[in-house]
Amino acid sequence: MIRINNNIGIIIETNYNYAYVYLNDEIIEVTLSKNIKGIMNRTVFTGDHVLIKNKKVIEILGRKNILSRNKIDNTKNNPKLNDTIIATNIDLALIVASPNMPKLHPRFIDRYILILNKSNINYKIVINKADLLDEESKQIIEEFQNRGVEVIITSTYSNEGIEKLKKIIKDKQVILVGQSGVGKSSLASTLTENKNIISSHVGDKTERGRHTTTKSSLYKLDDSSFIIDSPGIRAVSIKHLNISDIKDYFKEFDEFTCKYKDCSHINEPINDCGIKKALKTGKISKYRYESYIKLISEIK
Ligand SMILES: Nc1nc2c(ncn2[C@@H]2O[C@H](COP(=O)(O)OP(=O)(O)OP(=O)(O)O)[C@@H](O)[C@H]2O)c(=O)[nH]1
Ligand SMILES: [Mg+2]
Ligand SMILES: [Zn+2]
Repeated sequence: MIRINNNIGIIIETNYNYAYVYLNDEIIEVTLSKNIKGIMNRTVFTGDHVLIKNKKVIEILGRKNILSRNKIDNTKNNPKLNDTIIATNIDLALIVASPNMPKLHPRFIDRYILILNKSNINYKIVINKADLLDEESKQIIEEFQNRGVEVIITSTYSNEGIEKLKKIIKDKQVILVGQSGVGKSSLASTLTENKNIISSHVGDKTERGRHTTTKSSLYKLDDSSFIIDSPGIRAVSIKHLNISDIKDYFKEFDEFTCKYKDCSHINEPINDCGIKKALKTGKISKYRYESYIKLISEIK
């Protein structure tokens, strides 16, 4: 739960040498005080809670977590200077996808989940563009639900699921992540009734979004609920993950045992591998096993 009062504000958006901050129900422009080193957009990030004095950031409060596109080597309060940090202090990430335009790619969602798990960030899936649901996408959604992942179906056209989403966001700092063109900015705009949030049309030929949003930005739902709209990412890198990060995501594999404890379930003979046996008897889905191999091969 966020309490912004007196001199504590939340960073909305950063620019080269200034940032916008929510402070006492106002949006103000601030700069960094001299004791906070570095160039503004590489020192404070959207979602940071900061101490303000005379329109200057004099202190960055301890971060709950940092969502980054890449590995962060340093500690939470002193991240490596890079521009791949998406936002900080996230209570919940909503992985936004659409059934079509762009098409629903479950493997894309898997990669987001892996990254969020690595940063210890809770997540739910939002399938926006409910008006475009078809049988294929319904099946994909069901597979996630069967594994215990919560899926919220929304439409910014019909307002389906919007009230439900508002309840989920209540008292949290929530980030919207996902491919370009799925409707993250449209959702941020519908949820906050802020007409100034820019969204754009998905190109008809490529079905790819246009990367309309270029940087993370925070919006207020109410005094204790905030939404961070983030730019669509074309490819989510998982190169910094290790084998156990991948294995953790395939919890249903745990009930089967292999001859060797460090079995990769890939090159070992079927007689030594409980997972391969389970695959053969249909106890593990072919789809999940293939995802597993693909993800493992990518980090090797
Ligand atoms: N059919 C349908 N289209 C929608 C819905 N919500 C948003 N859109 C459309 O989807 C397109 C992309 O929306 P944006 O909100 O810009 O998508 P985004 O995820 O913010 O994209 P980036 O900023 O590029 O990452 C726009 O043309 C919206 O009008 C919906 O519920 N149904
Ligand atoms: Mg956008
Ligand atoms: Zn095995």
